[in-house]
Amino acid sequence: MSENKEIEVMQSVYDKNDEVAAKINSALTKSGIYAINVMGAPGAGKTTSLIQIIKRLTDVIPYVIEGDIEADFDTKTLQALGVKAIQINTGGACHLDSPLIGNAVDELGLSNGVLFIENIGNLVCPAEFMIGEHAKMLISTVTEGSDKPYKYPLAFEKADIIVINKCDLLPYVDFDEEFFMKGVRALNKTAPVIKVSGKTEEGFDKVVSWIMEKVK
Ligand SMILES: Nc1nc2c(ncn2[C@@H]2O[C@H](COP(=O)(O)OP(=O)(O)OP(=O)(O)O)[C@@H](O)[C@H]2O)c(=O)[nH]1
Ligand SMILES: [Mg+2]
Repeated sequence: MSENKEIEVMQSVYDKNDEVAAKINSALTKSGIYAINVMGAPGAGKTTSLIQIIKRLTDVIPYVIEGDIEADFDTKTLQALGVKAIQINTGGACHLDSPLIGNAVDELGLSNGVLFIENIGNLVCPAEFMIGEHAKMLISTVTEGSDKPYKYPLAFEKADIIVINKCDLLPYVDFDEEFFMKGVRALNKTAPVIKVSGKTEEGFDKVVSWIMEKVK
């Protein structure tokens, strides 16, 4: 009985969140904004990847909403590079939700560009909540190990593009790409999987081409 009640509450939390997310998504579309929910484990290289992507974007204005439990280092780093970025601190919550994004979108005053929303570093909860995005980008890394699609399936299943970061470290870790890809493709047949390195900057041109295709 108590188990039933818990399911009902969670369902209503998801429904309410998705309702707000749909409104944000349609308002962003009307303003000419393509929004990407950037997900990945803590330290996967979400901010590093955003910097590499943004510096390669041409003819498109980038905006960033940075989600962290505490602190604003990533926002400050992006602002110092001239990027219009604002910070959301959840104060404990392990994912961003759509009411939080609704407020940040109003504050940023967006039009015609790409909005990157860096979610809280977490390979689980962010994948469960729509936040008004048009696409989800998952940043995985060779240092996390090749079993992650098997252990954290939802993030891999929901991703529209999967970036494998830290490929400069491949000689030092036993990342089994074949096993990783087998796990990914069992969950997700279509998302492109692109190998990059935030250190050597390899691979980001392909990520940017994918984004520009979508923005068109
Ligand atoms: N060797 C190597 N280090 C990287 C690469 N990408 C990021 N790093 C390092 O990894 C650390 C974390 O990178 P961030 O970009 O801050 O990661 P994040 O996912 O934004 O982290 P949180 O926002 O804290 O979840 C930093 O010390 C980066 O310099 C890479 O491709 N290769
Ligand atoms: Mg970051």
